[in-house]
Amino acid sequence: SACKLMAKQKVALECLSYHATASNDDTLRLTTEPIPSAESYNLYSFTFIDFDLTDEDTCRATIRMFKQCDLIQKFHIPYEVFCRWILSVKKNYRPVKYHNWRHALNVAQTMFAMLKTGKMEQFMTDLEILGLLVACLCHDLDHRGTNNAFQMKTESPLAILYSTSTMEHHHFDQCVMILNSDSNNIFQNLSMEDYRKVMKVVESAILSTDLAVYFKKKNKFMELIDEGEFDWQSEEKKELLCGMMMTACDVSAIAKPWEVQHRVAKLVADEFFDQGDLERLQLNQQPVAMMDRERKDELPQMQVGFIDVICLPLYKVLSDTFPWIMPLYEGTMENKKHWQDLAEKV
Ligand code: 5BB
Ligand code: ZN
Repeated sequence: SACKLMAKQKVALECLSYHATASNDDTLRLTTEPIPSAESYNLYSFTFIDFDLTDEDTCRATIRMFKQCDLIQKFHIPYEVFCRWILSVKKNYRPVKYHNWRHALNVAQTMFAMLKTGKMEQFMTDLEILGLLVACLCHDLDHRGTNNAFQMKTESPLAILYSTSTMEHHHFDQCVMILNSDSNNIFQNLSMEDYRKVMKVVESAILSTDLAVYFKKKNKFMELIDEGEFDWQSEEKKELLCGMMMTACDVSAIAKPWEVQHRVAKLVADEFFDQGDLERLQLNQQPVAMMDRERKDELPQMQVGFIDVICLPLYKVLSDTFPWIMPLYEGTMENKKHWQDLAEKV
């Protein structure tokens, strides 16, 4: 429709000023540098921490994960294109407090650990592993630090373009936009059929990071697990499993050692509070508790709720089926105790 076309143009214009492909200098530097071992970055662990990594190291750690899965060789990805793609993805994250490049890297690393240490790679094809890692790195591209409800309330061009899963559709669009330039197209040597397949995995995985989508799909997933007859090869069920894995990775800061979880929760809260401030200022609205910095004392109680309602049920059902990912469940249980202690002090 005319309205959507206008919205699309607005989004495109907004993004023009922001979008950038990586420079040849940066790309050349990354291609010629040695890549440290997976162990040196602690990539196989569920307690990976990015705090002490330089920006260059975050790129090298990303390259290392793809190398450990042998994806560069298997899919004939030209190394220079691969390095430029990583730098371009990084560049298309905004410097918001939580939904930035560091979050994307952490989500991808948890996916890597689930596949390797969690021994879930045996249920996936190489193409699915490629799609999942790409989806993790791209799943919050161009996030503005505001959620879907905010896009709706402010009638942003994005909300006019996509009425449901607004931001997630945009993240996928950005992912496609980067891949569409030849010098960034890591899928350039795939057959037409593999290209179509991997893009389907990426799209479905990114769209399933909308919490609303998760709530819609989780009952179906849990029923299937309860029935105990999970056919991992069926396309529909595989898609469901990949969606659950994406959510498990997206919220995995909740399972990190307490000091890390505490620090990340503060970043999440700060980003929420910034949106709350915008709602007061732009919309003259009272923000919900989660986004109201006047109510930051309620944060520990909210984290307990988040853990009980979303994280623990998901990690429970996943680790019942894939026991090697139990550290995600145990770490979350540990953090629940800490948040409960803090909640009682208020
Ligand atoms: C989450 C769903 N939302 C629509 C309403 C609020 N809830 S919540 O009560 O479970 C909640 C979650 C309340 C406060 C929270 O953070 C306060 C700092 C959180 C929370 N969300 N806490 C976290 O540590 C993290 Br991580 C998150 C995830 C934030 C991004 C949301 C994207 C969802 C991806 C599946
Ligand atoms: Zn995310």
